[in-house]
Amino acid sequence: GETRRWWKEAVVYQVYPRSFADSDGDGVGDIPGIVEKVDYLDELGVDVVWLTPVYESPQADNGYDIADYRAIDDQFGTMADWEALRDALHERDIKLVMDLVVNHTSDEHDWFQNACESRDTEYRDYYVWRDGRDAADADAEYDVGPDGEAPPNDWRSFFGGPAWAYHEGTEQWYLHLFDRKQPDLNWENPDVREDVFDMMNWWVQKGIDGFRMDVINLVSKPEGLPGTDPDAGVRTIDRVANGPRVHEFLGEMREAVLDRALLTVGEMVGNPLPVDHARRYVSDDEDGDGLSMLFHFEHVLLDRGEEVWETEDWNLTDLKAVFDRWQEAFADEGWNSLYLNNHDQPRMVSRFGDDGEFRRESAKLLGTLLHTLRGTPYVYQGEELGMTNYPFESFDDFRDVETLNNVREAIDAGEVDSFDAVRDGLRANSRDNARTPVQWTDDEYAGFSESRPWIAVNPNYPEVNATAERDDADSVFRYYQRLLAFRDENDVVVYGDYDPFFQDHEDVWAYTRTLGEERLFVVLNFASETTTVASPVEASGVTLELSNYDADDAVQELRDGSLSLRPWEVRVYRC
Ligand code: ISL
Repeated sequence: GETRRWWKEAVVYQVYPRSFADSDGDGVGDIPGIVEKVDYLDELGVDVVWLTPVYESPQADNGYDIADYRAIDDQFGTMADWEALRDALHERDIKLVMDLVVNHTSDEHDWFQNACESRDTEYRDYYVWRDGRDAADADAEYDVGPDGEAPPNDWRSFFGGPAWAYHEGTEQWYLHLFDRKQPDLNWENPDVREDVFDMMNWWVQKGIDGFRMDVINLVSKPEGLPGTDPDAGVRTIDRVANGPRVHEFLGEMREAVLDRALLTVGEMVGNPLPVDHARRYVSDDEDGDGLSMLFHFEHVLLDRGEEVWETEDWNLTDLKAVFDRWQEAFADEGWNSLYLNNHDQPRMVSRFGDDGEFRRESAKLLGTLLHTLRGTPYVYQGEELGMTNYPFESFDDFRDVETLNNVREAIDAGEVDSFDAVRDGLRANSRDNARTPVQWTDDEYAGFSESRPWIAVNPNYPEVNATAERDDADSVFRYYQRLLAFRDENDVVVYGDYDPFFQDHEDVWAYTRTLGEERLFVVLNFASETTTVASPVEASGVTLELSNYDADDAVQELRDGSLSLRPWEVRVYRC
């Protein structure tokens, strides 16, 4: 039978501290601000908080560039503040998961500072250094070094431009898959791995309950660092994701640090994520990596082009197909994580729902989906309020290094004429959509801070805010409370089998969850019109457990075998 684990039964709430709550009025969220909101999280009913990076950092990538893994950044508070947060959560039976960012450090980390001193210092080999190539061997496009020297290979940074930066002092190039202030660690060096595992154990000793592992499937680079192969469609990400030694490295980590009492979730970039790798990441077998679960990107790349401002249309059948495939992949072994947005993604209600007329209905529908599929749901801050994308007007509105670097790079290279040409795409895609301050009240700055926040507040805060949501029995917040409680009370939601219907239907998603004698039937209308479908399930004893509409006729409709679903209506039946 199914192995029971606390983290399968849990709901995780992601806090992005910079944008959550500002206690000291400097416009940037902080740890004491989170402590003030712990009762709010408890009221919502969450089981786990995943805290994105609060470590000492120059904040080139909002903390994903760590200068000291064992210290808290002044902007966010002190280690004592962090300990107070840990205790406040634990007192309410809420667990704490920390972000583990070990594909790279900040260039201001002591290791990198030492590595830059000369080619043979103690920590030189903690990073990936190479000589440049002759300009003649490289595309003109990459010809950016001194004396026309080209970078070691043609890899591109996720944030635009080459993935290599030239270091004048030692006349070599270092690898940075992200910003040039985020040099990649050299995991081939066993000392790097030992130091990372020691650091992880240090945090486990401090009483944390798990790790969210940033781009963990990038740590093993391919031997010889081969360039891309555009003719064969091999991009940088295809070269560097799920590298040759990744399972060996994670196996060592499992041995040195991990056990099944921790919630571990690996962020696995690249698309598609091969299922054989996925299974191995979460497998309990001897050669498995023993992670609890992973984040893949297949559903959040459906509507994305190659560049950060490029969009594609998505449709429900493709979205369902992705989820169906992953429900199936982990049906017997392994476990899914369930998310529709996070700090790197636009707001789910703007993207997969309708953030206009049916904002509330569609926010509730999407929430129901996340909380009734098989896996562990991740709620991103503000999702429970139905927060939406931000109406970006000018380039100055953006703060995100991914957005800024990629666009500047493309404009410099002449690939894009001006900001205007990419504005609509950035509005849809930019990570900053998720990073505007949480809207607590209808006061100035949405009650997030006493002073102007580091990034603008969404202008819809007078209407969309936590105070209004808590005062309204029909709100997204109140509905999320019911969803979380429903999951707590019903094992079938956690452990039941998933069986989909209508896989080709363009507007309706429907499935059952079955555990022994218990069965739930979930049906969701992804359309702003009424959609009628014949019921795919036989039902006599029926109750309606959850819905985002007053659904007096719902039970009779299921008995009669014909369902008339209003715009963005969702129903969860027990039958
Ligand atoms: O997928 C993305 C959204 O467009 C990428 O921007 C994102 O950089 C990638 O998914 C990796 O994300 C993680 O590592 C980055 C950091 O900037 C992200 O915030 C983090 O979640 C580098 O540490």
